Amino acid sequence: MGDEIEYFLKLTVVGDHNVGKTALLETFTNGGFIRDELPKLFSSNTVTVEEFSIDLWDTDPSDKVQKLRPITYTNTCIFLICFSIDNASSHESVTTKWVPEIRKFSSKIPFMIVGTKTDLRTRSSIHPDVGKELAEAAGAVKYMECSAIHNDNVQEVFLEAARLSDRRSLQEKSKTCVLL
Ligand SMILES: Nc1nc2c(ncn2[C@@H]2O[C@H](COP(=O)(O)OP(=O)(O)O)[C@@H](O)[C@H]2O)c(=O)[nH]1
Ligand SMILES: [Mg+2]
Repeated sequence: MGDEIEYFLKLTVVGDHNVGKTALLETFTNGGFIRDELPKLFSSNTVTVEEFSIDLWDTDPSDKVQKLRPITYTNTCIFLICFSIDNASSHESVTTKWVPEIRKFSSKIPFMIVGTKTDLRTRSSIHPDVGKELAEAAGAVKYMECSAIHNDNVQEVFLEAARLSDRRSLQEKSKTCVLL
């Protein structure tokens, strides 16, 4: 609170349907989410936290928008690739779909892998070590876990993402504005 904005960044969240992307963004933005009444299309919002002003971009994972989706990736400074720790297929999609899609868009933009819905953890869930191994193998800058429903580790995920992003300083931002 009361911190001056020093950096600007666009953060884009991808991952399969129902992994909790919208809930994660809503919880970070508003402190909670309305269950099952969440927007399903692309949407964006700006949140200030510590020295960062973060443009948050939600995405639609549907195959029908596969060709259009990368348009919304423009100017992304970091991606969050989400999977739900109780859903093995969403975990598999990280390597089969999401890493290839964002790497096709850009070979340089950093991405973090986020295991969601930790409140649903049982013995058969994806173990944190498996998430970490996946992140290392895929070239992610970090693996983190959170629960949107319990607002557990949500703020931490976004702060860490902001720190690890290719953020722009105030000076760079005003330069861009002059050029535009
Ligand atoms: N138990 C639990 N359920 C969650 C959590 N986050 C989201 N959900 C539920 O998972 C479903 C999909 O969430 P949503 O945010 O719409 O997923 P999206 O399709 O990835 O945007 C909804 O029924 C949410 O209520 C969480 O942290 N824990
Ligand atoms: Mg959604």
